[in-house]
Amino acid sequence: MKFKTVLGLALAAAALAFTVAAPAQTYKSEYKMSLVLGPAYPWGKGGEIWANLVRERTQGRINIKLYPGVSLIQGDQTREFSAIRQGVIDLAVGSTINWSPQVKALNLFSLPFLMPDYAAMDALTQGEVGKDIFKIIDKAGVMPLAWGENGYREISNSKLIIKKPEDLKGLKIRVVGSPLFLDTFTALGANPTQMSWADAQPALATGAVDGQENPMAIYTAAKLHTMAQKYVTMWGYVSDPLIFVANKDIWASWTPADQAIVKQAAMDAGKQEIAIARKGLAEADRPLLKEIASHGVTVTQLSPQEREAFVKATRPVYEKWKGQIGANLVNAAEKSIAARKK
Ligand code: X2X
Repeated sequence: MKFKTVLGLALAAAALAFTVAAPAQTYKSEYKMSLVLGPAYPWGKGGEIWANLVRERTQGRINIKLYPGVSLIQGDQTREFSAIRQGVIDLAVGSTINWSPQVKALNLFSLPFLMPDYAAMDALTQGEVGKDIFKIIDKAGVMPLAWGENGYREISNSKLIIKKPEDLKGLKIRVVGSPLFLDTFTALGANPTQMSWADAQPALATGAVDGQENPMAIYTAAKLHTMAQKYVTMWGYVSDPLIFVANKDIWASWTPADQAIVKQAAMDAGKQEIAIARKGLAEADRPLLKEIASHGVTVTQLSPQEREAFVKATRPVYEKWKGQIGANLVNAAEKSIAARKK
């Protein structure tokens, strides 16, 4: 045989041996992670920490790239859950609000005034209710891995100090495209208008809308005080958790050892992200609010009586949605919150 032929056979044999020895799993060179907000925000930071931990702990076998601005779905944040299920998105850190049009149970966290404090939120996400919700997400076709947090959504506007429901009358408030929010703000006498976060910022800047609701970490990082949002009221009416998830086919393509790494990394990143999201707000003197006030923003705290008026005005919305979410789940949540350690 000629040398060239021998070499050719040897190479073919080596290639065959390699094929046989290779694991059944085929890994992609890069996995796409969807996020609404990038690493300048606690949300995106959480995604970045997750991606970095996975890359380190798998020695680069699993390499994740961040796609903030929900750019894989052209910014249409309420389509994210379907896109994960369908495989347009491999991994995501997403808000329960954005996924609630597809997963009804996730509206739980948007029930007005369900969770009075961080301990109440933890009682849900870290307890039995959290486990039930993960089962529901799993059944809906997405692999749930860990909890994070966007945070308590406080209301801001360009017009006036909000202290009572009547103050909201006729105010044009941007809300996420999730029906429960329309009900809440309509019940308060406001004029809610649904739009994506990408569209919200120009709408605030030009005065097309008067106000919005989002966690103060987002208010600060997005510099909403430069978009005429001069009045903030700390009413703590809802708080949206974030959930770290994977597409199921992608998940199944990884070895059990790599699955364990990805899940543990999500839990570690989620824990860190929650601490970042609460920074400046969980401390007794809430230093973040002082920083916001230093930009000329009026930050209003409600007395328990003032807050109660908002609770009362939104109670019919709570009752209506309790039925839609599932009375059993809402009852279990109320019980967990009543039993929480403060
Ligand atoms: O759109 C919003 O308000 C945001 C960024 O908080 C969410 O994606 C839920």
